Amino acid sequence: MRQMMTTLSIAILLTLSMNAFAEKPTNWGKWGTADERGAANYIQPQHIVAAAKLIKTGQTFSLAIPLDNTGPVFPSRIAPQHIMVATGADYTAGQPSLYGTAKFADDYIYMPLQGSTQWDALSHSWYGDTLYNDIDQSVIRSAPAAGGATKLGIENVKTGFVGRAVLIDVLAYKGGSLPTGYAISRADIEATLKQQKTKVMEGDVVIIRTGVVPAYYELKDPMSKLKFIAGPQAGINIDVVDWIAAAKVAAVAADNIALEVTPNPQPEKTFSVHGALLKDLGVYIGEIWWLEELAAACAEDGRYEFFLAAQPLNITGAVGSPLNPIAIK
Ligand code: UVW
Repeated sequence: MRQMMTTLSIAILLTLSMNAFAEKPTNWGKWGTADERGAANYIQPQHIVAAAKLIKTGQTFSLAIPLDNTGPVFPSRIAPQHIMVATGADYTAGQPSLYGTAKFADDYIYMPLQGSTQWDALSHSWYGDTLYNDIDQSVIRSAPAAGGATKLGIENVKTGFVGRAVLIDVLAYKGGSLPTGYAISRADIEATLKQQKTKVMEGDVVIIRTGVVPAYYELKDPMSKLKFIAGPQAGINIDVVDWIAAAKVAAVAADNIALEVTPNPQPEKTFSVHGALLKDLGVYIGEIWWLEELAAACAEDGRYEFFLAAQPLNITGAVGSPLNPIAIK
């Protein structure tokens, strides 16, 4: 008995010390030391050809919220501002046309690139002094004079995120609501996939449904919206990172503000998922996506895999990009 206890104690100690020194998963160097595309490299032409076969009905779904000033934005940012500089009302008020009978309306948009449905580039968030693939943080400079992210900008993936995607409807799996600030665990992800009978494959874009963005739109008065955005929100916990690394996916997106749970149940880990995905793994993060109609269609036909076209804008040196992802069933 005594010997058994000693063996057990040694085994426990060994496990604890192995965990303490466990290597964090990393993709640095996997696609070369000069690589700036990270896990987007997982998507190869054969994956896209195979994904095209997932198109069965031609039903299309926009996974973007309306790009206007009514959507959810992280409290440190402003909402997109749409500015009209030439309108029909101008002509009605007597503005002459500069081009004979031809008339024009013109508009501008001023917005944080993280202020609507978006991708985070690999240059968007990190810890320490280096970014993905050991690239020094000083490569990100003030734009436009010095070019923004002179490495790891979003333009590196201007053809990216076209291919197979999978919806992981954690919200439905949990019965249609998640507790405020719920930390979605690896076990939740795996159990949801099992219930959906869905497999995740190398090069996929994984999309996780939390219900946070629709809950924001349910609120009517501006103060409740502000409180909601500044408050705790459901998102993935740090233990999902190992699963993401093992699954070899290109990107992970969600219908919440920061993909990860905020604040983290362990305060020192707040925004640690950003560093682990963008810096360690080169996995892109999608936020503020809209999944309601797609989720309903997936529940109806039982197919949670589909073709996705979710390329960012080709913005030179940007650390993120708004987009209008299209899912096709
Ligand atoms: C947050 O909302 C902080 O996430 P991101 O900066 O990636 O938009």
